[in-house]
Amino acid sequence: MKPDFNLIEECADAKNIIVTGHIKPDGDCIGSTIALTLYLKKQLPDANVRLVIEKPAPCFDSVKGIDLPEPDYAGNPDETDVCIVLDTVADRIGNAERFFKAAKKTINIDHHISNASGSAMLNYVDPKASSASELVYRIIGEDGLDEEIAKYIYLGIAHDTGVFRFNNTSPETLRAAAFLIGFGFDFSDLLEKTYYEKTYEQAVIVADIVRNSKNFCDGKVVYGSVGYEEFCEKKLSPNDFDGAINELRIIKGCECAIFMYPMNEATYKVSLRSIGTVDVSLISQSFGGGGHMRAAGFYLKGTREEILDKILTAICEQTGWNR
Ligand SMILES: [Mn+2]
Repeated sequence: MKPDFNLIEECADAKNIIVTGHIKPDGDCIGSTIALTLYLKKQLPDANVRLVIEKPAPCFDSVKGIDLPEPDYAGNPDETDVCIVLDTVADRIGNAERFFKAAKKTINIDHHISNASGSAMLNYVDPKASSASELVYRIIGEDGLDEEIAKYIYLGIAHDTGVFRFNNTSPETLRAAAFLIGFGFDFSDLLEKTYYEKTYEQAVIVADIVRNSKNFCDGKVVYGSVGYEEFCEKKLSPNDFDGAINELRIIKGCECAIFMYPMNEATYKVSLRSIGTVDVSLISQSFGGGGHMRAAGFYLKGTREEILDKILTAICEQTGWNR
């Protein structure tokens, strides 16, 4: 499915274009926004195209040839002609919201089923696409690519497909990946540094989360968490938990993994992963979050016990499982 509008035509008269994505940018958000920014700069040399996203996790800085922007929210929002939001609904873009709200034209490019109808004036949402980066690939087309753009699109697709192993990987995804690596960038190093590598401290934290995890529903649900006291004592940051949810999900018999860590004393960030028997997108939406059928997340106020109780109730209601 191609978009029903031509992105370059829609931006042709724009002086100021803002490209943005969700808070806590992940690989897909980083890859899709940087790739689209580079492409627009190339196609519209007279326009002022700016990428406005939060500072990505340190792992993305460690890759040779990856240039990450410093967060820059300066400028008069009223001068924004076009604001393009990638990989999210438009209300999860943090400080970039002031550009979105003031922009004369807004465009939303996303693959989240929880954002199926889009949240801008022009929308290109395909929940069947592996990633926002794959949508950017379709928009740009093979002729519009160069090595730099290809690298960022590849980064995004690889991250959102769990390096091509989740079931959102389609023949089209792999054909795109095949074409992209033809540009010759070091994809192996890119994945090693941004997807797999952990510091020793991060590896120990994830190991502790798995060691302290609990089973419910005959092992079909595995739950792990980090409490507020531990979070503060060890001076942890969200980046330290990268991959924790997947370590829980791959435990044999686990059909749905729950992971939570504190945003502050009263609120937790919850991640859910499923093998497909639980639609975690529905559960996430019932708590005000979003996501996909097999991967979703949301924020919830309460103690860990209270939040876990609510999630387990929702899972059991949906599946008929017993705790
Ligand atoms: Mn994504």
